[in-house]
Amino acid sequence: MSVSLYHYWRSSSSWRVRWALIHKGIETKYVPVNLLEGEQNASGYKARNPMGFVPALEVGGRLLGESVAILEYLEETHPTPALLPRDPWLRGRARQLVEIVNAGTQPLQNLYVLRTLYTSEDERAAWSRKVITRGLDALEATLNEVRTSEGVTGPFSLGDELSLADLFLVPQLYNARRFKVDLTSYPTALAIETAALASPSGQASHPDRFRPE
Ligand SMILES: N[C@@H](CCC(=O)N[C@@H](CS)C(=O)NCC(=O)O)C(=O)O
Repeated sequence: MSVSLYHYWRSSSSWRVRWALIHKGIETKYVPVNLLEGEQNASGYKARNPMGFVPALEVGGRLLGESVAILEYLEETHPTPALLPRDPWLRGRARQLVEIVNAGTQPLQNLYVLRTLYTSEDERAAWSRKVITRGLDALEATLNEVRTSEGVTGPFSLGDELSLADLFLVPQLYNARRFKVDLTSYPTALAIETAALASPSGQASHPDRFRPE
């Protein structure tokens, strides 16, 4: 069945899904949607994702929006390599780390919100830094808690295997750098980022690989 991903090279939500598709070895056609030119709001694209967001996944002519829904679908249809830990508690932790980014951080700093709230780039950046810092504080505390109290060891968020937690953390750190967030308080998150970015799928899905010519 043919698989296409509607995405934008620099979108953190798109990167999460590109990463999973590549990690799971799913052959995919990547279709760019230029957010800066407003292509996400054109009626043709909104028929694909009514929220006017990337990413959207097309599978055999059917369309699915929302990165978490897409990633859960990919995990169920392509269970190996797994992106959720086997242990039920750690699966819960993975979903908690995912939602800190997906519900608690990124929606507050997406283009739609920034353009609605502020007209100046400086104000947009200051707001983004505030909400990203709040999210990263929670991520760092949770990553440290699972290490100190729950026996998690290994280079990635939840152990020796890459998981959805990493696929949300690393693109959020990429956003943080775009908005010049001070990252010195997040040594655990930064060490995980280094390990995750060194993985073949981390490299192959990176925004730089999808940057338009
Ligand atoms: N909850 C959505 C968020 C998607 C989202 O915010 N996408 C951003 C790019 S990272 C977007 O398309 N923004 C366009 C806009 O705000 O106009 C998901 O996880 O798929």
